[in-house]
Amino acid sequence: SNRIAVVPGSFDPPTLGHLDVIRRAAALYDELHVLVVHNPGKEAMLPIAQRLTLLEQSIAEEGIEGNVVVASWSMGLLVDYAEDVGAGVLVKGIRSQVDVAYETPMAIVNRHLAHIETVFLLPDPTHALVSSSLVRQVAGLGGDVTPFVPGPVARFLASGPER
Ligand code: COD
Repeated sequence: SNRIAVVPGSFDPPTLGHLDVIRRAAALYDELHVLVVHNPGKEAMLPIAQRLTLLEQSIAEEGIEGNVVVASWSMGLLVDYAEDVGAGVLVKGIRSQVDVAYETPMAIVNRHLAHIETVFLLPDPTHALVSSSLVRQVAGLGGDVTPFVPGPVARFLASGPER
């Protein structure tokens, strides 16, 4: 169905850019699945379970939890998850031409694989330069990431090395 959409990502950690895309997509679809996908090409900072918790807390803080489901997926194709939950659309945020170049082949493959369309949303320019990798770098060097991440993520990252 086109009334159900999936926003996939690594969300390592979730940023204000992610939350901006999630908020816009939640307003467009009846049911939105925010899916934490294991990306084998990237070395992870946070375990998947921690990313799920931080996404749930951040989405609740936005007050948009009513039609948003948070889940994870590591068992195969993204489109298999989409088909399982009856989603006809993947939503991706586009920050720059680099994102377009990265996302275009995946969108075409996913359409061939499962007739699933990919919808690209343009972010709020305020958050367009924020990325998880930037947040990982700043946090790793002991900097303040409060301007780039939702409150629950900032509090978690500031809580120290016991994480
Ligand atoms: N503003 C707007 N959008 C943003 C911002 C921002 N500041 N930051 C990130 N985004 C968008 C990204 O463009 C992306 O759409 C999404 O948010 C998630 O970003 P990340 O960095 O958390 O996640 P990625 O880029 O590592 O994506 C991981 C995926 C697993 C989603 C991706 O690799 C994918 O779709 N894989 C497909 C797996 C598969 O089925 N392969 C076979 C067929 S292709």
